[in-house]
Amino acid sequence: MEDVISRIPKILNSARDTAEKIQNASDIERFESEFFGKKSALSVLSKQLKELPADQKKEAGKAVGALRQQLTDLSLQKKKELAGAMQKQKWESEWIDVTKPAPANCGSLHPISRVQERVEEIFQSMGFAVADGNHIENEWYNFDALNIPASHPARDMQDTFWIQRKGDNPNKNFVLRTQTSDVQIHTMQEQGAPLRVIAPGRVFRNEDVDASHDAVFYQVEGLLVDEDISLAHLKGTIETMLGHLFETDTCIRFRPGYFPFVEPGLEVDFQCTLCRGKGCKTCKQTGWIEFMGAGMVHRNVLKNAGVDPEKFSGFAFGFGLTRLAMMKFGIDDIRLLSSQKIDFLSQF
Ligand code: FA5
Repeated sequence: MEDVISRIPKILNSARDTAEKIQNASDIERFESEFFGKKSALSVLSKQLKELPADQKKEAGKAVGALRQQLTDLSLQKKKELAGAMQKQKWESEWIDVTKPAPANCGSLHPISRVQERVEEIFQSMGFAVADGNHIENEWYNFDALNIPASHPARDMQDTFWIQRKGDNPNKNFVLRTQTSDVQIHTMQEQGAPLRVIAPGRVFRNEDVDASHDAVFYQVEGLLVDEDISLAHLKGTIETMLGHLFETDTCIRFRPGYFPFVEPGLEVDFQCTLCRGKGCKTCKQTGWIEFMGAGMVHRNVLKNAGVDPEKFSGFAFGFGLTRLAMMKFGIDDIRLLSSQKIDFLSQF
């Protein structure tokens, strides 16, 4: 019996040392086979118990039973610790901070806004102020004051969205402005002459939409009124602006054009910046890009806005900002600009 009982502390110490080193499930398996397996010290002790005389069996059996229990407890304790550690590791690896803002793609400026900002900077450096306008406009500002009375055939040049509000005087119609030229009248009325202003903004035309025409697009109006102003000033101003925008020398040409609010009226083209006038797909092999309408402000317009045409003259122009953005960034379909497609927009 002494032989059996005296070996118990050594077995227990060895089990405790081994248990200390347990790190994972296979260590547990090894522990169990070492201390509970067929060849384990416990198994040997159990066999020896059977051979003891009956009067010693009880005491020795109790000691071996206690050893079995302690080894079982050790094993259970280690399993529990291991399960806890694994659970903790799982929680830590799967932990998410629900208060953290979702990862988002950084936005960027719309290509029209980018060109608009640059155009504004360039004109501001030449002393022009930047004015805003109304999207819903009184018929008088959009047409009459610009020398386009109701009976004038030029009213049909721009397909118009008319607005008639309930209870409005039927003789006073409103429109979604068809051009930014309405700002010419507002600024001259408000500020008088001399004056230098540009007015970028959205305009609306009841037109069929295709790759180069939209029903809602952006224009930039320009107006300079002072003493002794001529078309030479217009030419210099526009060439300077385009040169800065395209970062290369740019030349323009005038062709006769008709707009009731300017006299003489002009169509202005600039030499294609891609082929330098040789002819390419972008300029349809002509070497020139149609850019804008312009001219010397009609004396009737100056009078309508309260400016003395005997003392002051001025030039005005209006170009398509949307088409300029297309040209600058090589965009071949105007509809992409209002498509809100992330794939398209994230290129800018
Ligand atoms: C005008 O709107 C005149 N107000 C311009 C002007 C101002 C002339 C001051 C004289 C003095 P026009 O209709 O041509 O003109 O339009 C000017 C520019 O707007 C065009 O050159 C073109 O670039 C752009 N544009 C016209 N229609 C569309 C459209 N449907 N979609 C996109 N851009 C257009």
